[in-house]
Amino acid sequence: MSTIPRANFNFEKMREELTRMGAWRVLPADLSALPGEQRAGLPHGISISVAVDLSIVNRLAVGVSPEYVSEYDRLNFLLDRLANTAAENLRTAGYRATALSRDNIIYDRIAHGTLLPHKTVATRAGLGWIGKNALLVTRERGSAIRLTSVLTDAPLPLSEPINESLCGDCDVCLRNCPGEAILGPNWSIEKRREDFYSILACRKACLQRTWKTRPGMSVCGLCITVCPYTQKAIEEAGISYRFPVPEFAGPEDSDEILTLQKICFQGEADRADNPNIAPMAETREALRAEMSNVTHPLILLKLVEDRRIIGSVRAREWDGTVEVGRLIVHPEYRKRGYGKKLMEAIEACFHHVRFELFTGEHNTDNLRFYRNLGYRSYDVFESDGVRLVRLEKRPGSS
Ligand code: B12
Ligand code: SF4
Ligand code: SF4
Repeated sequence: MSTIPRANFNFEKMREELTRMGAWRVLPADLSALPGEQRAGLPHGISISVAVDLSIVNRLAVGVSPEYVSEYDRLNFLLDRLANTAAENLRTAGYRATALSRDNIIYDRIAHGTLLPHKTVATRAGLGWIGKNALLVTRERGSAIRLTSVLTDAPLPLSEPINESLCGDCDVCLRNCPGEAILGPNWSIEKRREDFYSILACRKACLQRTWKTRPGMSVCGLCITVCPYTQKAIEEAGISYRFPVPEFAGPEDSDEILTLQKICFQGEADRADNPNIAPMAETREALRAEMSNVTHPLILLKLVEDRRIIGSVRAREWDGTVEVGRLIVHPEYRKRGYGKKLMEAIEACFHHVRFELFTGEHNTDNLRFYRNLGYRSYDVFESDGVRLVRLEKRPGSS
């Protein structure tokens, strides 16, 4: 059997080729400290990552879309192509190389894992750290990347590995995970996955979140979207409709919205010295009846964060005028632009109409807020012993 003479391997040239093919980062890794059987006896690895479209990641906030599923399939094929090309290059140069493409990986269904996870190669390559969400987190894109790896004995310009989490005190993914699968502790190389993340709880939530899009597939990724590192990348990409995203509320949300409403209107009730002002006295039945009114249906939006409704607004159209009301944001979530986000969302539900709303005359913050959104006051009236200002916004004004 003839052996190919080993050429000096030009890693940079290969990196350029893989980048042209669609790789985001191609980084060499020292795997020599890992047990030999995990790395097929080869000392080095190459971590190859691809970027997931940030606008698609952004929309994971409201569920797994068919778009995400096709992006996921597209990137899996691309990753296999990249890993196979890299391995082929290395073998052509006379080195041993194994692409950890999908058909080369043995998945252990009892341990729920592979012999050498791509994330291990990625931390060895210094690409990022394992977040509380059990995913590889990078400074530049959070977890909005997918990974593959190649094993080799080629001499490579090795990178500095990352051995500790950089999540610090952040717990955004933990608070928002629909499966409560994220347990809290920070990762380090001594930690086992189950010390900080429950795979079975995550898998169940993944199955539930993908059920309507592709039954049987387990995808969720909300912990990717909400991570501040991903959010920063989404913001830098100029994507404006970001997490938390206003969604339509249904009858099943009425109790939670009414509870939030009571918290938010308590101050107004105290001021009016009347615990039964309209927002405090509204019942579930009344709210549901308004939602199901077919002649003038109520449009009710909600904002969900930390697995609970933290904001809401409603509107209804009467002959070209839309009455907007009950804009509420939980006190702990104020000063984050959520009120503006809800107002923009409710206004986007209507076209070429005049908007009308009212607020307390004493409430200078609210008045300033609505004026900044283009509303002008035109009337003052009294209700439940409180003086209120009526404001309007005409089509075309901003
Ligand atoms: C099994 C699996 C799952 C399981 C379990 C997830 C898990 N975290 O183990 C289920 C089905 C639940 C799942 C769900 C998802 N997955 Co998945 N999944 C895998 C798969 C096929 C194997 C992972 C594995 O072997 N795990 C074994 C355990 C023990 O290791 P691990 O937790 O994955 O990683 C540990 C080691 O890397 C260790 N480690 C890291 N560095 C070092 C260094 C040293 C020296 C040591 C000792 C240890 C060490 O720390 C990690 C945490 O303990 C990989 C693909 C692959 N071949 O790697 C994709 C993969 C992890 N999944 C991925 C994704 C994106 C998802 C989902 C978002 C769904 C989706 N596909 O859109 C969710 C997210 C769930 C989550 N929060 O983790 C991506 C992750 C990309 C990223 N940025 O990290 C991967 C890499 C697929 C890919 N090709 O990109 N997945
Ligand atoms: S993928 Fe979904 S269920 Fe799993 S840890 Fe992330 S947010 Fe939680
Ligand atoms: S959301 Fe926070 S805790 Fe979770 S992975 Fe991102 S940085 Fe880490």
